Amino acid sequence: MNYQELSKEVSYALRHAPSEYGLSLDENGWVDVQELLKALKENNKGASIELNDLISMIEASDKKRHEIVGDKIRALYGHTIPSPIKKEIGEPPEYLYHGTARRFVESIKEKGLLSQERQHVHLSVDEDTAYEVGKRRDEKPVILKIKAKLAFMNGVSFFKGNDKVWLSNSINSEYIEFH
Ligand code: HQG
Repeated sequence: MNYQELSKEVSYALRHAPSEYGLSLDENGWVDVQELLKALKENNKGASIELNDLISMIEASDKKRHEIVGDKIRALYGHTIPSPIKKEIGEPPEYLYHGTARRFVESIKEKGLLSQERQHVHLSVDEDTAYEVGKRRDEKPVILKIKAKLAFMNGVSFFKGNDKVWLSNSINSEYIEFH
């Protein structure tokens, strides 16, 4: 079993296109594991994918993208579906980081960090993680330092994604250090 391919498909189903799989997420993003397994099987010409494969997929992943609790599974971040996933508001650390491409910096200075296609802005707990995020878009990514606690105190909502990823609403450039 190629867990990386499976993880991509599960992310696609749980972040972006549940209806293509005949699934609907509840307000917190959960679906029934058995329903997901059935949908994956149908989409993979009957290939047998079991609960253990999903567990191994999560364990083998470089990032904690999904979680299984009881008989349900959900994506922890990254959603683009139109109906908002409810997340629990959390108080962020003093600073968070955002890795981005050099070509986006001027626009971020002007408009702040926007969630773009996704439901939230994605932030990293450390510079190394932010660097890897930015590397997806630029060989020399720019790391922005976000005054997260201050933004939170001033009313910006933050939500925990996993141990490395925080989510937030738009962040005005007054809370961003660009050097
Ligand atoms: C940029 C991956 C211009 C922003 C990663 C980013 C992450 C602006 C892009 C997760 C802007 C959106 C999310 C503005 C923001 N003007 N550009 N005003 N505001 N941007 O993919 O943070 O592997 O939606 O800098 O590791 O790159 O999929 O967000 O470059 O955790 O699990 O607009 O996705 O995780 O891109 O990545 P994205 P992201 P997975």
